[in-house]
This record gives sequence, structure tokens and C-alpha cells, in this order.
Amino acid sequence: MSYKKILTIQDISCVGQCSLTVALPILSACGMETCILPSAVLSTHTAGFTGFTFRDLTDDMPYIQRHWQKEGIAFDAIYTGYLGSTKQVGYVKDILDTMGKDECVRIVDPAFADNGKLYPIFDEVYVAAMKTLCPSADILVPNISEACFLANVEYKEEYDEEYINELLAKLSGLGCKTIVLTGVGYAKGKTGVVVYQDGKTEYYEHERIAKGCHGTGDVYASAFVGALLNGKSLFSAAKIAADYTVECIKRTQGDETHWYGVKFELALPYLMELIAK
Ligand code: PXL
Repeated sequence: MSYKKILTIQDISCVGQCSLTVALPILSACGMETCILPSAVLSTHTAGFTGFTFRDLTDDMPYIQRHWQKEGIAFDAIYTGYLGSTKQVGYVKDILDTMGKDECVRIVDPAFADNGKLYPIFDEVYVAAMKTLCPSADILVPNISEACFLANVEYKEEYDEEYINELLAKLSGLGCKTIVLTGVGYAKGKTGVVVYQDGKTEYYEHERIAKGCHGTGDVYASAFVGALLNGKSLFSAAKIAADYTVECIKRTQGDETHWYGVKFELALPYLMELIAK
């Protein structure tokens, strides 16, 4: 595989094992030059910690982009996650649309909701803005909550294949034809990922170890992008990311003090093995 240059845009949560502190090491381990554009700097993530600081970097973005353009910098892939403001979504759309090389792969993780609820800083206006990113994405990587908000579908804890298929059809109507939908479980003790492309779906089911482990969405998306850019097929990358995420949760289980994230570093050699196969 050629040496790829990827840009990832998401926040720096200084403590909490999510977003850039997860994406940067995982993508680097996957053998890519990983460039970052921090959307905001927080003292911790917002799920479970209280009193966190939040420095919005929206206004820096156009200046950073302009400098990169002056330097002739372009990317083989652009992967976006948790963003800092509604206004920022417009800047990120422009970066997706203009900063890629010809064959650039654009991956958007909406990263604004879980368990049917928006994360604290987001609202319906932000969701509406996120819809406008969909046509600029080659691949969307939402969880069910984000998919429901974007597609205007009622969130359900229990569902069948028909519900998921309708959700995916509506979501793809926003302009992104390839979707990797995470956290889809049809049976007790099971969860999985649905890969949707050109109206067809493939499903990978695996064990569900714990409910709502924090940061696993970012671990999953980063490993998926890493595997995909190492030449794995869409479905194979989705599977690798799922197996790696399960291993990260297993490595964390039993440590009550580690409630805020997963020990993804301990399982990086396993991810490397899966990618090398
Ligand atoms: O993992 C998603 C995420 C990223 N960044 C911040 C968050 C969250 C989820 O709550 O709070 C700051």
C-alpha cells in the first residue's frame, strides 16, 4: 500500500480517550501520515464529567485551511468526527469539498448523539447543519441515534430488519450512498454493524459485551478508516473495526475506575494483526 496522508477533524478532549486522542494513535498505527484539525479543545469529554472547559476553534479554521492551500497541501482521505459549532459545519463542508486529492475518500462520523439523545452542546440546528455534510461524504458512519436524528425517524431501542432498512433508505436520501451503521443488534447479547451500499445491505453480528462504553464510536470509526485505507474492502474494514472495538472493551472490562473510555492502546497490536491478514 502506498503511504497515505489523512486529515482528521474532531475535538481534543484532553482527558477521556475519545476523538483526536483516539483517532491520531490508531491512524498512525495503521501506517498513515495523520494530520489533524482540532475542532475544539475540552478539558475532558462531555459524557459523565461535569464542569469541563470548552474552547471553540471555529474561527481558526478558515485561516488554517487558507495556509494549507497556499502550501499546496491536499489529502488522500478526510475523516470528520465531533465538531465544535454549527458554524463550523460549513467550514468543514468546504474542507471536505476542496482539500482532497482526486481519489480522496471522505468519511463523516456525525458524532453528536447516543442512546437516542444529543450530546450536551448540540441541538436541532446542529443536526440540520450536519445533514448538509452528507452529500460531501463518501461514507457515513453513524450510530442508530445519529441516523434517526438525521433521517427524522423515531429512535427505538428494539427494532427489526425492516426498521433498519427503512432508516438506511431515508438516510441515504440525504446524499450519502454508502453508510456503515453501528450498534445494530437484533438478538439479546448481540450487536453488529450494517454496511449499506447502493441500496444493498450486509450485516456483521458480534457479541455485545457492555451497554454504551464511552469512546467506542470513535475507536470504531478510526479503526474502520485505518483498515479501509490499507486496502480492505468496505465490509472487511467494518468487520475488522468491530472485532478491534470488542477487544478494546474486553481489555477495559472489570476496571471500575476506567468508566470514561476504553484501553484501546492495549489492543493496537491486535488491530495491526487483523490489518496484516
Ligand atoms: O465520543 C464522542 C465525543 C467526542 N468528543 C466529545 C464528546 C463525545 C461524546 O460525548 O463529549 C467532547
